[in-house]
Amino acid sequence: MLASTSRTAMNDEGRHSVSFDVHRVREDFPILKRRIRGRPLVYLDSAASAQKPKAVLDAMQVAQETIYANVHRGVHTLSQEATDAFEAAREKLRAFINAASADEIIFVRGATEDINLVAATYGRKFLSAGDEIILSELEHHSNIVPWQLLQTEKGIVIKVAPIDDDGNFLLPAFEKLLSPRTRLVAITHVSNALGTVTPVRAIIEAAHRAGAKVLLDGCQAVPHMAVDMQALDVDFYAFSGHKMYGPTGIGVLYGKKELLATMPPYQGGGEMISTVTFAKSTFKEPPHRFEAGTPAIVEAIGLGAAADYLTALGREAVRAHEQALLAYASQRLSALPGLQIVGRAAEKAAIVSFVMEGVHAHDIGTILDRAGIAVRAGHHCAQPLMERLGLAATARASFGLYNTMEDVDALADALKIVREIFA
Ligand code: C6P
Repeated sequence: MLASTSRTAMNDEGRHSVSFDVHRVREDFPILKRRIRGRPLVYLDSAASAQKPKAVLDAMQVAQETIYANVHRGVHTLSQEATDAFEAAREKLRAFINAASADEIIFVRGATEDINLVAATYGRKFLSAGDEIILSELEHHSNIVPWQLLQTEKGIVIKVAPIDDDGNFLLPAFEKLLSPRTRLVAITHVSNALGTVTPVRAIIEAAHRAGAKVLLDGCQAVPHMAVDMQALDVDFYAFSGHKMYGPTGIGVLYGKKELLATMPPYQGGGEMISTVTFAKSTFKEPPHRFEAGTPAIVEAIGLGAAADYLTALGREAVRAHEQALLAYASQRLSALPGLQIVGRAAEKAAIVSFVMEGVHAHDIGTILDRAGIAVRAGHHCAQPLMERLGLAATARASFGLYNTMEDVDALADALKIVREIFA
C-alpha cells in the first residue's frame, strides 16, 4: 500500500510548496464519519455529487440565521445584506474561474440548465436550418438532448467528433468536421464516464479559426483542476455547484460579456426586467436578464464558500493528490483478474470506469455497498458513449479530494470478493 497521509505540491501560482494532508482534510467533511452497513464509508461517487465540507454547511446556516431575506428587492437592511452576500458569491465565482467580469457569471440550477439556457437563447436566436454544431462521443445527455430539441425546432445539423477505443478525443478527426457552416462546438472538458480530459485549448483555437463559438461542459473539470476563462478564451463554460463540494440547486454559466449582451432572455418573470407594461417589457443587462425569479440565494452563498474552500486548499495540491489516487487505483484495479478498466486516455481526471467479466455492473455496485463502498453503476447518462464502446454499463469509481490510498485498497479488496462470488 502507498503512503497517503501527506504530500507536497506546488501551489496554483507555482511559487512554493503546499502540503496536502488528506486525513486532516477529511475532518472537514462530517459525513465521512458515517458507517454504512457497519463498515466505514468509502465514498467513491463524487462525480455524481461530491460531499460538503463544514465551511459550506456553516456558510449556508449562518446566512439563514443572520442575513436571510430576498435579494435585489428590498430597501430594508436584511435584504441589502442578503444582496451583498449573494453578489459577493458571484464575485467569488468570477475569481475562481478567472472570468473578466462578475457580469459574466450567471447563477442557474446546474450544468443541465446552463446548456439548456444556451440552446434556448443563443441557439434559437443565432442558429438556423442547415447550421452545424459539433458534439463529441463523450458527451453526457445534458450536452446532447438540448441540442436535439433545437434540431427538431430549427433543423440544425448535429455532427459528432469521435474518440478512440481508449477514450482519447481525436483532434484531427474533429478538425475535419469543422466547416463554414459550423456555428457552435459543444464539448465536455472532462468525461464523466471515462475521466478523459479533452484537449480544450486546441479545440477552442480550431473552432475559433473556423468562426464557431465554443461551449465547454466543465462539470467534471472544475472539481479536479483550475480553470481560467480568460486564458482559455472559451465562449461559454457550464458547471454545477454540487460536484465542486457546494450545494445542489446552484451552478454557473459563464458567458463572454459581449455574447451574453446579444442573447434574449431565457425565462420571463421578476428581477430580469427593466420595465413591464401590458404592451411590452424591456429587460435588464446580463447576468440579471437570465436570472428570472427568486434565485437560490443561500445556495449561491454556499457555492461561494466552496470556491473559497478549494482555493484555500490549493488547486494544484488537490490535483496532485487526485492524480496520485488515479495512478494507484489504475495500477491496483488493472492487476485484478477478469477486470477491465474502460477508458485509458493519455490525460485523465480521477475517474476509473471498469467492467468485470461475467458480472453486471449493478451487481458490482450492490456488493461493494455491502462493504460500505459507494460507486456508481450504469450508463452514467452517456448512452451514446456506452454504445460506441459496445457496453451496456460500467461500474465507476470517482475520486474526490478527501479520498485516500486506503480507500483504493478497500475498493480493490472488495472487488476481489466480487470476483470470488461470481467465479
Ligand atoms: N453527471 C454523473 O454521475 P447536473 O445534473 O445538471 O448537475 O449535471 C449534469 C452533467 C452534465 N455534464 C457532465 C459531464 C456531468 O457529469 C453531469 C452530471 C453525474 O456523472 C450525474 S448524471
